[in-house]
Amino acid sequence: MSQNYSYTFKILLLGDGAVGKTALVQRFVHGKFQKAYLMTIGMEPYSRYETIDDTKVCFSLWDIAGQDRFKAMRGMFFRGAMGALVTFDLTRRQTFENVANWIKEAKSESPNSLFILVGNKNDLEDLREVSEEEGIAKAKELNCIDYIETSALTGENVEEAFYKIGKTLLEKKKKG
Ligand code: G3D
Ligand code: MG
Repeated sequence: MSQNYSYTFKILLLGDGAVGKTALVQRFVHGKFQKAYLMTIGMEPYSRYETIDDTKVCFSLWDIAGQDRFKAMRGMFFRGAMGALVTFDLTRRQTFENVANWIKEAKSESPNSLFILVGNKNDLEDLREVSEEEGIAKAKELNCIDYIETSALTGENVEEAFYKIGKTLLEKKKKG
């Protein structure tokens, strides 16, 4: 079953510490995740197999961890990436200001990569420091395919965020 997929999409989780990258991946793979040896060098790859528009695809999700201690490994993390969820925390403005840096770094290693801008923790409405309008504008400015607000806690829009990037990558593949 899971072996019969047509495409593997390497997708990165990018963003500052504690924005919710690991929580989003955990939510998306809900238990079907595979922990692998790369964990020991500061990143954790997970897989989820899905059917999008009648095509079976493998989401290969790369969640960076402890990036400061593992800087030398970053090239390997970024290399071959096709897309990234560039995540910030809606309750911490500084994490929003940093998204451009994450995109810049990823682009230097994988120039054709697609990016979706993700504002996470939208369940914490009272603590919000970044508006939806600002998120939309930033996504446009940075040429992201979309802007989406998620909550790894409630699960809101988590599937949608991963599917959006999967669907866009699939369309790109099919166009050749
Ligand atoms: P990171 O992988 O980007 O570093 P984590 O971030 O996934 O480890 O999440 C950092 C903290 O934010 C965790 O809290 C986690 O539970 C919390 N978090 C992640 N996503 C959400 C969300 O959507 N809503 C809320 N309210 N919290 C979230 P702790 O306390 O365990 O450090
Ligand atoms: Mg993490």
